[in-house]
Amino acid sequence: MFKKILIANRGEIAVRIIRTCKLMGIKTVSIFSEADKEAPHVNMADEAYLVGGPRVNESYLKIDKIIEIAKTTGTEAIHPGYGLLSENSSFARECEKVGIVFIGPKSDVIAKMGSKIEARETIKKAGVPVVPGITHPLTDAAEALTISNGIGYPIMLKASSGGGGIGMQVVNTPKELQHAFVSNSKRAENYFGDGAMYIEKVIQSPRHIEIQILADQKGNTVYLWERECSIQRRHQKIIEEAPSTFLDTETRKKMGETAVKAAKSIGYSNAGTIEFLVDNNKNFYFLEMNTRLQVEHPVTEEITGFDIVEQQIKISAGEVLSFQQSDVKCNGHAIEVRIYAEDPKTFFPSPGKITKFEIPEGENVRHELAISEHSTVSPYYDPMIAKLIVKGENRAVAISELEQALKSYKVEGIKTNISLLLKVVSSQPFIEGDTATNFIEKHIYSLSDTK
Ligand code: MV4
Repeated sequence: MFKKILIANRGEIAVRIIRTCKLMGIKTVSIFSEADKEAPHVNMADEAYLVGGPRVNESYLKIDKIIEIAKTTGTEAIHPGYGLLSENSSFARECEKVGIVFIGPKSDVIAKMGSKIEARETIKKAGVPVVPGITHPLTDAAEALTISNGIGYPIMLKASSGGGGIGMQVVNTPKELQHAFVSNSKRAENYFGDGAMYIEKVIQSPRHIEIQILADQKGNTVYLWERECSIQRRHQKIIEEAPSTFLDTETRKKMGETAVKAAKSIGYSNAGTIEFLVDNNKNFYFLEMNTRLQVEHPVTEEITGFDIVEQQIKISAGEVLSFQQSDVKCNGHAIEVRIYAEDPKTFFPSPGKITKFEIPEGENVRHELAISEHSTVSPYYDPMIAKLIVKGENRAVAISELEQALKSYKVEGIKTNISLLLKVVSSQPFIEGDTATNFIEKHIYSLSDTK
């Protein structure tokens, strides 16, 4: 086992990873920016090093400096967390080159899944259903027009390097296509340096259901059930739960086995997530693969009892999985909500100093955070300040626990989305499990007095 791991991240996820390292008796090295000198991930680690300025490209994205710190501290492995460098294949490749273990899959697998078009093509070849559409990059609007006529409108235009809904648009008529193609391609070029586009059929009011997998370096691969993340706002997930209310035993098994097949076909190792869109008839289609630990991993940990970070570290150290598919059981129901420092009326980020912070304690309540009373939420980073995870013996119990917890969650000094979350979780459609993906647009604006 590794003696020392560097965590190339910040905030709640860095704290989360350090916690598991401590449990495993592994020494930790943190890195930080000038804005994070007082941050919990800095205080908690055995060693911590300043990388640079507050902006991520001056600090948390500085590949050379991070590798330099890893080398001089005698670090054996780097955990990238999520976001930042976690799906950067060049970073993983640099680690491989200098003999530091990147805790994740191999760099070529990251690169392959990072291109949405290549991922679709590869996964389709493995016999996994993908959303109907094309599997080659489009570079001009004329070709897009011909293809869309073949698929039939409405079509979904997406950027190959896209994420977070950037470069993605529903197009209803051929007349709109030219403009939509050019503007989204340009946008993707600006954001990702890659304007390649592809086209899919539109799946109407789909569910977003993702399968967590774990694969060791020998190819033993299991799925840890699913998470349903259908409640999103502007492609930002806000509520995730496990298991899904929508799947029956048979569909769940089919999706899990399909995810394992997809992972094996690309030589995947470590923790990963296969995202599917699921339509009303329970047909499921591969959407994309996330080659990292995900924000919402705690709900899976709560229902299965596995520590996913511990599993990642063991896999990276070359251990084989110590359990099989039949050992993976689901217990109860877990729900996670993401608490954002944002104005509930305008949805703009609301950085600043926290003057009061009181959080509900309880046996079935878990917090993932890196803030406290008197800490400051920096404008330089993601405005997600905390995750609240509750567990219950069933969904109804979990919802009631969540309502109680949200009602007694006190944050002052900054604005948060807690009121919006409370509205969602106490709404009739949510309680009934009617969480198809247009949820926020369909239900919340009508429920909201903060429109
Ligand atoms: C789609 C879709 C319908 N049809 N693709 C992909 C990224 C995610 N943030 C939104 N995505 C969607 N892709 C096709 N072909 C609908 C969505 C979508 C969505 C999907 C899952 C959960 C919530 C969603 C909210 C808006 C749009």
